[in-house]
Amino acid sequence: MTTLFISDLHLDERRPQVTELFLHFLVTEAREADALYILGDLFEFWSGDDISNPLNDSIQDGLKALTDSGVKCFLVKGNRDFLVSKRFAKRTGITILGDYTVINLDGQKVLIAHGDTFCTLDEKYQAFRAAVNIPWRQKLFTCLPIFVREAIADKIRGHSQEGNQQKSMQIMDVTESEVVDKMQEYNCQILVHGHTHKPNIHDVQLSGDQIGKRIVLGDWFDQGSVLIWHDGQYDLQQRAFLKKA
Ligand code: LP5
Ligand code: MN
Repeated sequence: MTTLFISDLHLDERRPQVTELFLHFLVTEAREADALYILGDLFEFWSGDDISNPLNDSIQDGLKALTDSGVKCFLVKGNRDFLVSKRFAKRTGITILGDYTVINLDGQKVLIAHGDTFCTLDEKYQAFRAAVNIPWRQKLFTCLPIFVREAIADKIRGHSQEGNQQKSMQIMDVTESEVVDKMQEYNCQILVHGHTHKPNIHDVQLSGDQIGKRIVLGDWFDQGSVLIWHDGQYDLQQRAFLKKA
């Protein structure tokens, strides 16, 4: 059994190489896998399932072809694509998961999440997250004209980028105690998440002298990043952008 995990592609028409690599990934190694988990921030910003443009359409078509081929595909929403909803799920054949999900891989319980919920020291972000995770506000937002939605998102993205320059690395990284709490609450010794864009595999000190693993996926800004889980073994790998013909 082979399961793939990716996150933080931030697909954007201004980064065509990422889209090209992802579409290639969907028709090559993802096709050979049993399941694909996308752990959030697939898109730079998803303004609503009703928006059709070349990027959104090609990605949804690519995912649909993958699920039609029999590969199970799952999505955990990130802070950039929390507006992905039922219409997207129906069009792509993807199953949308909640903030925390436990999956069983070769007898091992693995907790998966986007990763933003572990950044508990980032109080401004957590307040922002709570404010935008209110269904009626989301509904109202998706009723706005597309250009208004995009203008609001651009404004907030700009605000976020400015703010991030002033936040310490510690604030923007996960809080270790929160990681331990969640791994223990869900009784998992392995956690896979994205969001921090700091690919790595960390030891986590759990109770009873147990050492868990926290696997952090990388972003796709300069290359692809994929975690391959195959028959109980895992490997965090990179994928180079495709060469121009
Ligand atoms: O994404 P990244 O890595 O840059 O930073 C994240 C956190 N930032 C975000 C915001 C996204 O970047 C932008 C998403 C667009 C949202 C559009 C919303 C539309 C409304 C929806 C319906 C109700 O997630 C950043 C974290 C960082 O990760 C590390 O974890 O620190 O958090 C922030 O930057 C949050 C700020 O600290 C608080 C934001 C306040 C926004 C105020 C808006 C004012 C402008 C209103 C314009 C109408
Ligand atoms: Mn994120």
